[in-house]
Amino acid sequence: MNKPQPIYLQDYQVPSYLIDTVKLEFHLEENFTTVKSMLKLHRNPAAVSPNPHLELMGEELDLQAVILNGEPLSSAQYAMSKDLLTIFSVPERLTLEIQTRIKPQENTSLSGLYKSSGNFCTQCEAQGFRRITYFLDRPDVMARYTTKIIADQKRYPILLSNGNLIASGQLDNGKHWVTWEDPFNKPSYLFALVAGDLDYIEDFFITRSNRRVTLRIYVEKGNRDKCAHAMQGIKKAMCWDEEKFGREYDLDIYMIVAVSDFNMGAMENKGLNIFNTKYILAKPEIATDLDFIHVESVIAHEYFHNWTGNRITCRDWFQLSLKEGLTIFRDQNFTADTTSATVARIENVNALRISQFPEDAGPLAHPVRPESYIEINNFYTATVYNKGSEVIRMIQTILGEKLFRRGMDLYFERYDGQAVTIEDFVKAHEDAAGVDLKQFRLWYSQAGTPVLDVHGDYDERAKRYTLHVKQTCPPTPGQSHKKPMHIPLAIGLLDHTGKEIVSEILQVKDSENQFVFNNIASSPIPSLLRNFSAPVKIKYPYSDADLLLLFKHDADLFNRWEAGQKYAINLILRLVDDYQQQKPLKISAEWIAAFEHALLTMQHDKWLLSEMLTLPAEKYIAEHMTVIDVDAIHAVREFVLQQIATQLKNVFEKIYLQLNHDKLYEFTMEEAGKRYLKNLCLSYLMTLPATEIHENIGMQQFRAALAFNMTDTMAALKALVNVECSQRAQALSDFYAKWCHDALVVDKWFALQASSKLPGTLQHVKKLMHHEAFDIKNPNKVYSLIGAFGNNAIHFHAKSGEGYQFLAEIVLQLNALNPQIAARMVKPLTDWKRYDSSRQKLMREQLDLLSKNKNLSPDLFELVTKSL
Ligand code: B3K
Ligand code: ZN
Repeated sequence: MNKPQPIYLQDYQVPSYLIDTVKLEFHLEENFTTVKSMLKLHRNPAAVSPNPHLELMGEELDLQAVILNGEPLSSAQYAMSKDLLTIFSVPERLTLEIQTRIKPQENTSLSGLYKSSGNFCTQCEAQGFRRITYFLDRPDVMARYTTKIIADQKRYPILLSNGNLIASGQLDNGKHWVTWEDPFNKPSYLFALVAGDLDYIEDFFITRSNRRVTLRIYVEKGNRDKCAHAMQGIKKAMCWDEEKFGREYDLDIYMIVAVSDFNMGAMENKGLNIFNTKYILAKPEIATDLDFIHVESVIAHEYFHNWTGNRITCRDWFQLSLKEGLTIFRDQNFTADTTSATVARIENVNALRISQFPEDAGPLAHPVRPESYIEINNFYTATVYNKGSEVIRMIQTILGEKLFRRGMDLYFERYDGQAVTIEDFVKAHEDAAGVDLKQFRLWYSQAGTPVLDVHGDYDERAKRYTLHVKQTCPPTPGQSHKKPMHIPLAIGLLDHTGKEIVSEILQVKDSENQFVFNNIASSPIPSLLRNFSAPVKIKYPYSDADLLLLFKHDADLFNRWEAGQKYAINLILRLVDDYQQQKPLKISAEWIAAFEHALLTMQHDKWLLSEMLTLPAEKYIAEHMTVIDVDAIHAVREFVLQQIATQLKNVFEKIYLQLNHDKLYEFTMEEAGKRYLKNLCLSYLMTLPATEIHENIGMQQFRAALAFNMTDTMAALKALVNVECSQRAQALSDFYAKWCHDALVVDKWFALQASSKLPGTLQHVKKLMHHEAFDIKNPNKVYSLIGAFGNNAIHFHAKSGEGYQFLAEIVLQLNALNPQIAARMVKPLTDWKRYDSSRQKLMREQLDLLSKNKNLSPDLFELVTKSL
């Protein structure tokens, strides 16, 4: 095998040819599909190379004909390699007709055209279009598409593509045809086609300029009653984008199709989004409160792409964050505006800390704008998405909301219809606000999470307080030295009663910085990085008392939560030391008192209260250890949970009973907040050792909710699954019996079992691989069972190495079926350097084994070799 080669940003060249129009014709058959494509091309006047050859990308295509300006090409006029079709000496302007044959039925990689539950659908981002026909499959080639689809009318009554339906008709052989025309220029990655026997629901939206847009959601038969929430979500998102960013929808119809086999969450194809069913189907019986929220935010995300991604797209894939970071930023703001701003922010930060911080600290660290890649699909990462969003949030913080909006307006105005760069985006903000963001740009090119070392000193006589802020950034692969960055640091100063005396945004730009505050009556307590104003780590020598004061009084609600998290981390790390030295474990009474105080005083915001009473995840605790000790972290965290439960048992029981009523499920923030808090109380109570009462309460809740309230069902089942009790097996089998017909609910059932803390989990997961409902070709099933197991630290990192071996075996199976999913699943092995030497050795052995496989996909090749 030839080693896959990296592609570099610095080698970017404009395309030598451009495409004006694309006419596609799909003949969908049962054994194969014929694709006829007619391209009108012209030489790019800006082309740098004088090369008169036209190079088209193609993968796994059976080429049947090439016709140039009406003349079939002789074999001397073109050459073919594994993934390139080169046509020699082409004229300045040309019409090219290409016919290919493909096999969607056999496409298990779910990239290009494939079949899911008997329906045809496509996924072309990033490079799937070249698996349909030979093409200039790069985002800076934007063209107008017309698509004709011909298929059997009975099997495929619904035929969809981008844009507007302009013609349709019947053929006499039982087939029918339709033609769709997309009036907007687009890159090939936004092309979509769907054909199948689908149901749909329809609604409409009137835009603020009074245009009527038809809204349709297509689903597999039998799922129509699960689409109402998604439909409301579309309208909410459309409204929000008009209000917040002045962006209106631009076609007469907006369609979403939900399919059950999909590699990611969803895809923003122009006018025809394709979604994983997971982010469309929702009703109280089958979806939890969080599912309801996620459906809305993914719908918003894909909808927002219409402007940030589709109308203005990326020049090349190194600019991926131009659309993804920005669109995440937009959907995060949407969620903040439509749910709870503080809780939404907490969720953003948790996601960043759990997935992006480890990425930034590991062998796969890369800047928000990477400089090279082997397989672009490996770069749809938390760094490009979530850190990318944080970087835009910092621009907003630095400029202020008004100037930021002006910059966004200029960006839309200046680049509409173009394929542009991150540099263009930053420039629009500089020009609109009249500022210089030169230093700020380092956020796009430097990888690694910066650390701010902060300490304060108070001059009693001068009544002056000085904050000293030192910034550093650890080395990352290929970047040993970092320059200081521009970091907006939002802070407050609190006096000893908890009253706020200062609130400001400091601009940290140097390695060492000092900020002086005058007229400070007594030594204050700083509230740092309010609302998480930058994606950095903060080090400040807080005492426990400082943190409790902030936990109770900080005017910045986010930082109240943060103070509790910091307290918990400090405590857990101290206990981990004790645990390792086999000392007795103990937690302080003040902390429990602070929890109780929160429980008694914050009932008006049950969402936030629940977040404040939730301990940091094991994965985030692990981030704070040089050598991660998964067993100690788990044991200590469980100990702390139990201690809190023991000491606050009465309060938890009281609140649980107050909030546990059998009212019908209603999805409102208010009701969801009650359920969140109630289920948090239940989860604490169920950590108590051998208290049958609580297991019975859990079982009762499970039984009462099973048929109509998935939030309460899952909360109870999750608690039961982690307790060795008689009800456990019963609940699991009742759940399956009730919901075995619903694939998404069965996914939850797999995931819960794969996340169980109880012994024997790996054996159980292995057994579930043979369960009638498991299908390794379905990404949702793989995420639920294998993905969840890979995140189940105590079992995945079992000392025997069995967890590693199991994962590697599955990864190899997936490598042959679906390289993108294989690459996602291998991730937990790549962090091997963070563990003790014997685990390191066992993890590396598996990576070594993988690396020796002769048929490794470029996806796995890149991750495995970079991490070894
Ligand atoms: N743009 C798609 C992701 C495509 C991933 C290709 N491997 C979904 C999204 O971010 O909206
Ligand atoms: Zn996106």
